[in-house]
Amino acid sequence: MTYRIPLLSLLLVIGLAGCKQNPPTDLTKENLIPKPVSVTATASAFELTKSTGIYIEGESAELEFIGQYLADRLKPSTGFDFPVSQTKGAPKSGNIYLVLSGTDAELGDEGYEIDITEDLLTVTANKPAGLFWGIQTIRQLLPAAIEQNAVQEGPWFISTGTIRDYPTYPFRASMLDVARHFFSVDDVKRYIDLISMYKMNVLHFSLSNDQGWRIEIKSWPNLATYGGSTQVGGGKGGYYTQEQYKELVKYAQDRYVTIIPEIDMPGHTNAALASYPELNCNGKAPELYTGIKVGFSSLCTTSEITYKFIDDVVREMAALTPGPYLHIGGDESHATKLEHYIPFVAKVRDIVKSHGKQVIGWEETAQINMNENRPEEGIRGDLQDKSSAASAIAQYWSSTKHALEAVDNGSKLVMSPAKRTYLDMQYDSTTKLGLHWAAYVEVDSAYDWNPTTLVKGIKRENILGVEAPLWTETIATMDEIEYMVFPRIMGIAEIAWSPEEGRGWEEYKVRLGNHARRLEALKIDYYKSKKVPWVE
Ligand code: TNX
Repeated sequence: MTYRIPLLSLLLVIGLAGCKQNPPTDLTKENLIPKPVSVTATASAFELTKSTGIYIEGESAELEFIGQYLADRLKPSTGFDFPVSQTKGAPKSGNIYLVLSGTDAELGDEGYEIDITEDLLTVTANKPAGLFWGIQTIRQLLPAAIEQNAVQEGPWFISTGTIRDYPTYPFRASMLDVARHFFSVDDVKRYIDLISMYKMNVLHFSLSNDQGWRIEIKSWPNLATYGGSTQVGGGKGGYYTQEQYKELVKYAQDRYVTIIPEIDMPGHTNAALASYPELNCNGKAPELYTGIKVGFSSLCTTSEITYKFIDDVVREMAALTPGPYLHIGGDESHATKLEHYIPFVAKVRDIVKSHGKQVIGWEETAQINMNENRPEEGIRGDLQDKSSAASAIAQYWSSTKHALEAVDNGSKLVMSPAKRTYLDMQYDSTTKLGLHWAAYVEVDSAYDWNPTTLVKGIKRENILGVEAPLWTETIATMDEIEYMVFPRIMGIAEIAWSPEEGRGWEEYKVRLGNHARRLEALKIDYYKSKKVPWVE
């Protein structure tokens, strides 16, 4: 009897004799996070070689930048050059081809299709963002060693087939608190790199709090120079100059990440109150604060100067912000009476709108029923009018009541339930960093929930997206950030991006476990949960 061996298999066997790895040939077996909408396999492989180039269709500085971004990701570990060039029509065999097509409605603004044959790796999208997210997928289709910073042996195969993918939610965020502890420009850039790897497109940047004011405001300079001069536990704190901030905005934009600055008010304002006595109702500036209590500070909501201050800060922040949103905080304002809080929030919304930005506030800002009408004190009981609140986005973190008020107002919600998405919550009782007031949040708990079923009365159409906040009262270094954020953020990124149907912890944990070597190659100091079957 004679056996006929298909030519390709024969060539692969001969070609690979002596190599450590066989080429993968089943695209459906790849452990992608977030999981794509659809994957079909065609049982062969494409190889990156020293002669692979990156071709962009047509003339576009933006596509060239994306091509170069991909080249920069692939160069250090492969040692290949990956020259980026323009083309008209598909390039010759062995290359990568990035194309904007604009005709595939299902893919929307952020979706992409990757077609891999033995000859060509093509990424198609309607918009540049789609190509960028497609590139994040390509990184994960290559061996983990692709993420190393020094030349590795290879070979660099990718299984053939087609991936079609697009996000469930348009808002996929993480929050970084740089107020409780200050983090350098380079740390924030790394944070942006890490979240964008999992197709998150929003960095909610918490820039002010009781312990520190972290952004230069030219019209109120003491905010940064004095209000930014310490942090939790003491120490020197810090702040970003407007030039540094612009650099971060640009860095994020280049990765299709929108920065949403948060200036928290009327509470969480001790650093501002300490910097300017006139912001206090009693005209006296408190000391700077380096503890971790919340709910004790408030701007003076009944004085004119407070609104002048807010108008100046919002004007400067709006000018620094190309994105559509400004976050006004509004959480835990326990030192502000509700009848002052509600009109304050309405006024601040108007200020933000007057500077051309859309308002986001924590869930408390959805309250409109203050049941008070004391015109002699300037308090109007007619603020039950929903129109001011309706256009604002509310960020759910713990109160079903406030979340339902937001829905009733007609607001959209960002879902960041503390029990599931707070990255400062300890994994379990042995975790050294973090807090546990909401819950211990193990890796399975952060993954195993659905935004659409979490709170009765909040439906898919009410939800703009999902956010994982990292508060930093107990977190002082980039290593500590990474330990708390990874791997939980990967699961939350998947919840925000991937279809709800077919998601499940048992299947996800296997995919996650297969990311161990990739995380190590990226030098991410992650928490090795025992619940995950890590493959090292
Ligand atoms: C609650 S949740 C806060 C923050 C704290 C955090 C600590 C919310 C909107 N505010 O001020 O840092 O808990 O987990």
